[in-house]
Amino acid sequence: NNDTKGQCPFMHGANTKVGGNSTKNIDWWPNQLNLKILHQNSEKSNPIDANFNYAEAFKALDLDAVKKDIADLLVDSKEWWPADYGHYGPFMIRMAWHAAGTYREGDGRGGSSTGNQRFAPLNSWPDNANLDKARRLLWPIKEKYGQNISWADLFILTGNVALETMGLDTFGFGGGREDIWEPEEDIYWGTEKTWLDNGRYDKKDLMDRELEAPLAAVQMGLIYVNPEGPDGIPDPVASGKDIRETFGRMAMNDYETVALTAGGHTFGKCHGAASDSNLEAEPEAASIEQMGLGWKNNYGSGKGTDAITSGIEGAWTPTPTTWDNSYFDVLFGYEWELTKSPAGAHQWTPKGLDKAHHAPDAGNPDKKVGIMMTTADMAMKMDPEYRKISEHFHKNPAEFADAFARAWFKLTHRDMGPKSRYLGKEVPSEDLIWQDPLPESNGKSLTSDDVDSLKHALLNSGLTPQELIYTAWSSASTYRDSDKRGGANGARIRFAPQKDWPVNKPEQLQQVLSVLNNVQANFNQEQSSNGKQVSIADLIVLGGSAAIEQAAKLSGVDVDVPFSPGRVDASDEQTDTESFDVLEPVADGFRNYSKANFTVAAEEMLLDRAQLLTLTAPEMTVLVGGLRALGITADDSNKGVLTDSVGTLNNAFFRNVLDMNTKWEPKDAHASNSKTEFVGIELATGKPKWEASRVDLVFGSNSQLRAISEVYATNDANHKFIKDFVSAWVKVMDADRFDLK
Ligand code: HEB
Repeated sequence: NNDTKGQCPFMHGANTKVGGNSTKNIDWWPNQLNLKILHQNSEKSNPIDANFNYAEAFKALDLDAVKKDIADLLVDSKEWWPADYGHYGPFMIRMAWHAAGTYREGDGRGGSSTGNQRFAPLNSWPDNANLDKARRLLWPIKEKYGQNISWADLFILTGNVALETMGLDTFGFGGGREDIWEPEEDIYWGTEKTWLDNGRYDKKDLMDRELEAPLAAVQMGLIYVNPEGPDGIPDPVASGKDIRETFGRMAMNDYETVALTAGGHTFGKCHGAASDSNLEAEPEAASIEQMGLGWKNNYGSGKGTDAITSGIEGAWTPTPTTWDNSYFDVLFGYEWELTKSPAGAHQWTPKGLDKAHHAPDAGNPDKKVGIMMTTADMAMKMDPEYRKISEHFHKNPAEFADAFARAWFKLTHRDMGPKSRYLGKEVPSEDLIWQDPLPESNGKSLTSDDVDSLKHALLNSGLTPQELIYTAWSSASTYRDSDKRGGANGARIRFAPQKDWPVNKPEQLQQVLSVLNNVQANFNQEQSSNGKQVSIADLIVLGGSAAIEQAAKLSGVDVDVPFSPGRVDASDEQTDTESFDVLEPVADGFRNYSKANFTVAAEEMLLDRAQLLTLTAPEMTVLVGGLRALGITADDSNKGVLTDSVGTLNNAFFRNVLDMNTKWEPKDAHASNSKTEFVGIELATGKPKWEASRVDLVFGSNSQLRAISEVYATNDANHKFIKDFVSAWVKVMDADRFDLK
């Protein structure tokens, strides 16, 4: 018998574990560029039919019926994970809040819109402990309604139903979150190798230190702050500082932060019946018969009043399944002293708690127990700014309810993009400034003759092709798919802060805009009889596209750059100036721009931007090569313009970056990752011929990008190059045209 006893059978030739089996490229060369972030969620990982339309499916849903089923489920306690107080509402609110609360405005990543809580690392973050049960409890709803409601929408809808059934009037609900089917590769969650490490602040001083950007949680594995206090130190004022920083990075101000925290903790309880040494592994590491659940609890019954989640124990209010003002009543009604939970966690206990202010026992309505606050809750009273707001809410319950409802709506819809993307009958009609609202278009669309005559006007306006292309790129490339903000629609490039960003060449931009204003005025006047109008937003894009057609002609190729009119111009009042600061590209490899010398390599920042623009690796490559050939650079140098025919759309960049007749030398420092500028020396003459950045040379040095560059550099490739460039260009120009999708 040649059965291999416990040995690897011969056919075991594939790398079937992410880390195990053979050594990977990532082990040998951990600093290689991760092009995988551009290849996520292909049809190969997604089981849904390619022609499936989620918006249509959602519209077919009977939302009231789903909500009724959720409401019934919330009070149908299951033996395998009993509901505290017989109501899963608070538990579900925490799940929805943690789904949305990973959002950070810095790069727009995280948030509620993908259903990523189903996957690692989020499904196994310590802060998400036991939320695996909350999601699992919802399976019957998902099973019943199938693809008509995504998990991502179901999480948030369930949060809303929970709030409504416990007495809060919510502000509304918009569907439209489409699920992903594998963990995200692109989101940077920090470098720590252990959970809840204290490594992400630059200093130890709790009141004077900087949190690493763009992270919006103070420790690995948390949604926001450590409930016991910064670094586990129970200092409410210092906790207030942490909360302000992290909620600020989620785009919440003090008013919204107090409303959210106090409102959230009006419901439910903390779980810390015993030490977390009773817990087994988190879902991603749990043994197979746990069937995807984690944190198996060996204390007592392992559930209900024996549950262990945060390690803190107790309810905040006497009425944990009712919306009321009791959070502030008890917060201000008592002096609180620092104590420890049964699990040994810091928490705060009221002195001399009145009988009426005791909470019911989570498992037995006839039994009464004390209440508690976390250190983070104490910040709502001890931080001077939070205190003012808390006192105000305490005296104005109706305002508190409205503030909470609005902040909850923002929290759970912040990363969905413009309101036009929201689905369903519960979408609130009020426009909210954080939605970056756009005016309605007047419905009179431009004909192809109009477009042709506008193209003609733009090309004969005196503006150079570079000016037109540069401005179109500046306008459209702010788009980020992470939270679907930015982009060309609205033409917010006319306003601060965009108009003043150095990367947008402010002086040139003003010149371009004033010419476009004339083109617009002429057109609108000619058309005044039939009411047709062209927006500046459309003219910006059309100018770039017309100039590209012209540049392709210089290369002997007649190409049509598809143009979809219909963009509108936002007004100043529809623009929250400050909120656009986070969209500033501090580096844009497509324009060879870097605002400063960053520790992150320029090619990594190119990749980051390409990912936010939803570009594939070939699309990113062809865009860089084409923009260089067209002479589109931020500082008007010849950096990266590896062509003798600047302004002609051809594949010269690729031919030259791969050319072995050039030798490249760094111009600056010699430590390998601080080399940022290079000279290309012509071997035959020994003379400098080209200048380039890391973003240019990476297309020759990185083996995968070189392979793609080779495709565009061959003698037979010019047509393909132009065709691919045009379609990648149009993809960026139309990235925010949700009306076309
Ligand atoms: Fe919260 C819970 C913390 C915010 C809602 N919180 C909880 C807990 C803790 C916490 C620790 C407990 C868990 C267990 O189970 O154990 N939070 C916290 C913090 C913060 C918060 C630190 C910041 C400041 N929350 C929040 C918000 C919200 C919430 C914002 C909403 C809106 N929470 C909540 C709820 C709960 C909690 C509802 C309950 C759950 C149950 O009951 O299960």
